[in-house]
Amino acid sequence: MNKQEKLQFPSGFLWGTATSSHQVEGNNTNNQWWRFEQKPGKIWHGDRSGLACDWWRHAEVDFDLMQTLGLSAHRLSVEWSRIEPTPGRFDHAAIDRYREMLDGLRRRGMTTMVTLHHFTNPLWLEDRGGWENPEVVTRFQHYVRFTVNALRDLCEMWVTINEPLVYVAQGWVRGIWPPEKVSPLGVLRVFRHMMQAHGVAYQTIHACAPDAQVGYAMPVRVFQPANPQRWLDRKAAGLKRYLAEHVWFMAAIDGKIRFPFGFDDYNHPLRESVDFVGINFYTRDLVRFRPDPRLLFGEEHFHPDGEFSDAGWRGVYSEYAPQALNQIVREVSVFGKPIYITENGLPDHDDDQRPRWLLGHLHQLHRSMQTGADVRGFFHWTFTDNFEWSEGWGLRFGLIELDPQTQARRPRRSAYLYRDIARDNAITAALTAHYAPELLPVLFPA
Ligand code: IFM
Repeated sequence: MNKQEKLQFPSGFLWGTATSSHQVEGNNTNNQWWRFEQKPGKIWHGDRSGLACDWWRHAEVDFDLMQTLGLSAHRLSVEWSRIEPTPGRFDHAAIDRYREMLDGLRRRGMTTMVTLHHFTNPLWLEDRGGWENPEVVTRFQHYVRFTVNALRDLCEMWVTINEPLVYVAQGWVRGIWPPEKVSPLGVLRVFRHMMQAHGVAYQTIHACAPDAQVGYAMPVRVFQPANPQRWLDRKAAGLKRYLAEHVWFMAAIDGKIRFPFGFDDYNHPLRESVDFVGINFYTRDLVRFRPDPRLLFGEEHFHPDGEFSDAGWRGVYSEYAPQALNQIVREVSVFGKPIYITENGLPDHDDDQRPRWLLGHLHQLHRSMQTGADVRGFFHWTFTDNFEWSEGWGLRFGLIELDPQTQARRPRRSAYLYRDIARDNAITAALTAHYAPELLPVLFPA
């Protein structure tokens, strides 16, 4: 093996991390997730977001650490319930704090990406029917206009909505996140309103900031039939891919919101409404047919011989399948848009898997780029351990370990690996030998 070999990334490639407001800011008392957390039995171990990572007061502690590690970008979300705490009343103090945070990132040499909706809604919106109520589209537009006008000099890249599919699936298919419904009609309503809101937000952002780059972050899983010989498994996996990926991606390209039985809905603002595609990738799924519409006729499970992250046994996370990232990136490339990996990571409390998983995924990403995929950046989920929704503090995704009680931080070994990759803009054989020698033959075959 030639120790000089390296997997070089293009100049200007962004090496960042990603967070969301509710998961890091602390004391986000005015949204539906805070209210949900107070109900007994909803969050694993009865955890609450509480002070989270205390970013509302002290995000700069982590920004300093990012700078020390030499990261070149950060993706954060702004909290609608802080910016518009009651309908039509915008809070300038909240916007000032976001300005301070974005400015702080830029002064530390980082490119900023801002997400406008990441699962949380103001209570006033939720109590009027939230994303089921058609008025949400106009409400979202007002909030987006105010926010983008106020922050446009500090951010060029905007994600309108994070993981709309996850939001719908958890809230209206599985019914385990607020508003805890199992409602096929609700699914269709929310799907429609989220796509419309994305289209309107795209136009609004461009009207406020013509040079902005706008996209949305899609949770992409690679659904494969559990038994490829079984017709029903193949159909169930195909249906999931169609519903989970195709209808969402295509809507933002051709403006058609695809409903069952051909009841399609054309929406002009939605046409050509992405400047980049954001991919959140964590795992692949095997799909076994089940005659249960709540499961969309397919039960998802992991490969019996797969390697799993923490809590793989809970069916939550994740199977090590980095080649699926390569596959997805190549498939998404057909849309001809730049791609950002807006999230990728794993829960791994003791950090015994993360270095290898990180290298394995970046290797596959590099391979996809070698075949022509236009990938511009990678945002690791996440920087500091944070509040992981229904899993509370039980899952630790951070490069930096956090004790939520004391707010003490300790960089994990992976943080130094990521620092070295960002510094070299490359994965070297020496780095691989140091952090995950077992991957040397895979990344640098003789
Ligand atoms: O923490 C979440 C994030 O909010 C959305 N994408 C997946 C992450 C890990 O589960």
